[in-house]
Amino acid sequence: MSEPKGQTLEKYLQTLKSSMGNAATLHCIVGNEAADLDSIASALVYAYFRSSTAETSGTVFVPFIPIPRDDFKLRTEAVFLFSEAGVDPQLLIFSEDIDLKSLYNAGKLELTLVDHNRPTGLTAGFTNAVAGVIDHHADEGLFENVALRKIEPVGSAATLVAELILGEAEDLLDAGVTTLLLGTILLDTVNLDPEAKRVTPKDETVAAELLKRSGIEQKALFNRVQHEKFNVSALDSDDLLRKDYKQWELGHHRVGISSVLLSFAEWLQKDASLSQSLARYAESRDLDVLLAMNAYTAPEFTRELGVYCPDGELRAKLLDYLEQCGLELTPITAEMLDSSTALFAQGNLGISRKKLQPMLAEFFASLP
Ligand SMILES: [Mn+2]
Repeated sequence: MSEPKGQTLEKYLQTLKSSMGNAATLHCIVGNEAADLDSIASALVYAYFRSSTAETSGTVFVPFIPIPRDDFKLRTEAVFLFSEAGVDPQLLIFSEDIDLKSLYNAGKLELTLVDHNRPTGLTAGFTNAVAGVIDHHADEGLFENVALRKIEPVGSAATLVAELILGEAEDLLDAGVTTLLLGTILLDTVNLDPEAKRVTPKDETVAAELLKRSGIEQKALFNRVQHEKFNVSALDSDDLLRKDYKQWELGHHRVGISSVLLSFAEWLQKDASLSQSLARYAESRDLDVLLAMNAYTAPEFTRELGVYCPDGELRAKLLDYLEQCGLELTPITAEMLDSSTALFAQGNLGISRKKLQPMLAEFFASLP
């Protein structure tokens, strides 16, 4: 039998770094590469649960977030929900805090995959260390023999973590832990709305149990988390550009596209030197072209397109080409911009980054 540890999530996190130093084995609970709220919250709560119920000493359970610490602030809904749950983000463990490779080489690494079931990114090389899987994505059939393998097509990985805790360690469900789980389940299932086609009977049952225990007001919590997901007011231009960013080598050029969650009018209010901010971002990544695809709801869904390209000749060709792509572009004039930057309202709301990227690929392939 395990001794009751009288642990709280806060105490667990406060002593985590020092216990990591003395561990014979580090058992990292890791979410998927995107490090969305479901991945981060599920990994944290499951690590806390394992730590609180562990029967073996020597193994330290660590919620490992596979992104740099500085990127956490880009997950605005996670920043909000963790603060609401009383979790100090300073105590969380990020990619720079653990050297997975040397732990693995020393035979001291174990992994539980949460919110994915095939190791990717930072953990891709460590399949032999996988000791457990908790996920709600399509089952890729790996790790059939691990001790815990829980893969079910529910709306949120947090539902599966909550189910385990409800069954085995109910007393861990204090206000903070319940807030983390419930806020995540509600966000992932669009407030348990059947019309959104994300929620399953298990999400409903688990959420009902959490609601009953906590007295949390469902609609209010959902509305706050949903609002904070799109609330980028705390982010500067560099943050806005890297929050949802992809880049490609197209022909002889390097092109980046940021999806941005606010209007150029608001952005220019935050940052009157937007051209210079785009230039800095593009230079730091050695880009020939940087596009910002702004999409926001205020109250109607709206798209805008920003094109940064310091090479005048290339810019003229690209703008000509974009005119022919059916984007329905109308220039937005802003005095503070220099000629490297062109901004447009995008009348065709159907053209997302996924659709624009192949059109750009065709354009750049045609250049000498
Ligand atoms: Mn998920």
